[in-house]
Amino acid sequence: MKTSLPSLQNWVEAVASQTHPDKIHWCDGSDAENEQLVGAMCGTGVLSPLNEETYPNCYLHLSDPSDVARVEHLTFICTQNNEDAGQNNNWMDPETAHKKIDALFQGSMRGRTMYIIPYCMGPIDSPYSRLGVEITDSPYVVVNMRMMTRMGMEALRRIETEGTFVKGLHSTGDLDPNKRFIMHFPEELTIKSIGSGYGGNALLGKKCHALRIASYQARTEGWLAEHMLIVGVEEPNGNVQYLACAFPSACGKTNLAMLIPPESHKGWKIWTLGDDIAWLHLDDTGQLRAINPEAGYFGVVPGTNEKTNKNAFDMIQSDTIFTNVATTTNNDPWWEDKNLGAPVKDWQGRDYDPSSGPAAHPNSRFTVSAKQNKSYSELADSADGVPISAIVFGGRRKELAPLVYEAKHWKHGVLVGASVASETTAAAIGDVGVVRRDPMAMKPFCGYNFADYWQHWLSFADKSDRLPKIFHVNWFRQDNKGKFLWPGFGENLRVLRWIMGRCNGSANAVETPIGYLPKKGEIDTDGLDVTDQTMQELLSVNVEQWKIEMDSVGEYLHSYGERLPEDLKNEYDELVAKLKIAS
Ligand code: TSX
Ligand code: MN
Repeated sequence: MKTSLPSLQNWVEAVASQTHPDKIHWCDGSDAENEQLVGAMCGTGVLSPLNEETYPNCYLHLSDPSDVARVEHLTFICTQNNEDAGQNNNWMDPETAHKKIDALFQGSMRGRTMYIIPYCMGPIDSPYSRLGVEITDSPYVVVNMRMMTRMGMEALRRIETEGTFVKGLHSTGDLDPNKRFIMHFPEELTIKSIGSGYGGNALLGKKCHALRIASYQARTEGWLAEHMLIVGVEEPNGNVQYLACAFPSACGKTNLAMLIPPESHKGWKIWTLGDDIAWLHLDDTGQLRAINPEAGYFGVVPGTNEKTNKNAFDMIQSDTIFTNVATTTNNDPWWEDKNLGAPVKDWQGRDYDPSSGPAAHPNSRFTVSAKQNKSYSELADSADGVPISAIVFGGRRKELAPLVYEAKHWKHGVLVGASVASETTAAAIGDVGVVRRDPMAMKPFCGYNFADYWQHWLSFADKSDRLPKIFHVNWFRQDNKGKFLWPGFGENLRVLRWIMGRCNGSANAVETPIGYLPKKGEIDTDGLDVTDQTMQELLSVNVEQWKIEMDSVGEYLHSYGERLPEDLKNEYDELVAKLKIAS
């Protein structure tokens, strides 16, 4: 008996009799336990130590080459009613799903140790936090979950007090892609994942719990679980405003979360609260507050260098697990655009051969504790979270979307979020440069019907009269030669400044059919190599292009049929009418 909570004890016993592990280990989250697991994995080759002088306490994990990313086509939302999952999800009826996946779990842990991982998503003492227990046969999952969540004894104590927790069952299985499933049962607060050892499929606290299950829970409880970074921006006078920003993949969320102010902005400071997930609650004054349910970063490695993200680059110099990167002769980790050293072994452990593709897998990852980030905000551990001034949506669009604009009001902002789209990059498999709809950057992560999700977002308009303002940004506009018009990276602070100015009433805007844009000269370009003409291009609305965009948005929204909220249709119709008048 390792817990006083019968529902947990019974579940553990039921899983053990199903999966037949050799041993059962209850994780306490201690340093000693971690060292023991890391040592054992180094013995079996699951981890290899990297150079102890240059990368102290860093390890390399190479996954199965067929198991390097999330698998959306094998990810299911299993609700009683098909419609509740929506066309944005794959659906299977719960009974069929349990039967199918339970058959795969039968005896799946034979010869292995079953680990029980109690974890807390969010600060251990926060009323906004939620509990979970992951059962897994992967020690790699245990050591990753230890960095990504508050894992161990303290979490178990709170689970025993509250009695409610998300059940996550994971087994690596035999990695056969035909026997791989990631199944969510939001009505049962249950996740079952088999056949993959990869992060998003196996670290169940992250996408499975903190987004898919939590978004479903949040709807019934009146809050929001979102795919957002949380960042504090401090002015030289010490005032800090907090922003929550949702971008599709390959837009540089982690880079924005850890932005370093440029030389021109002495006295400004960026505080990182989170780089991937935000849980947003209204407090009893109507202020929206955010916590980051995670405690670490599971970030894309390639492209990380001293120019793109110096904080991340420095952060992963020690106490980091690298998954699917290359290595140098020196046994340092290596990746594309590291701008240091050269690869000798690729991400599959083969001698590096440029003709067989990139040395590091494009989706290779670092796992690291958030506390190693130099811009880490102590408020990431605050039970009350931080007050959010602005919600910022974004996308990668070479044309159309201006550098920044502000929604006219909350419900218009929901339309802006629902219309988010981004161009695909070479970082993911499939076509490159194609515009994909990714509402609120939640396409792969919303645990229920998007139409109901938009209704839930809209409902906040009636719950508070001091909601954050909503914005949209685009760092990726190009000229007709393919040159980026905006320098991006640290210089994005200039755009954040305008957003903050709008929130405190000090910045000016002009009204356009799509929303408020910065008035000429309102974005400080001092010392930037950006001409007035370029700024004008970045901050203009091409009505004809927007009409075509809105046709596509309309087609997309209406594909949700009957459940599409009336208020969203009204916002859409109003915007289309404004574009018509403007042309
Ligand atoms: O992360 C990015 N951000 C946000 C930074 C806080 N990236 C990288 C995207 C891949 C994950 C960007 N790339 C950004 C950006 O703002 N902007 C661009 C496009 C760009 C690339 C290079 C330059 C300018 C813009 N300039 C030179 O190479 C000199
Ligand atoms: Mn993400």
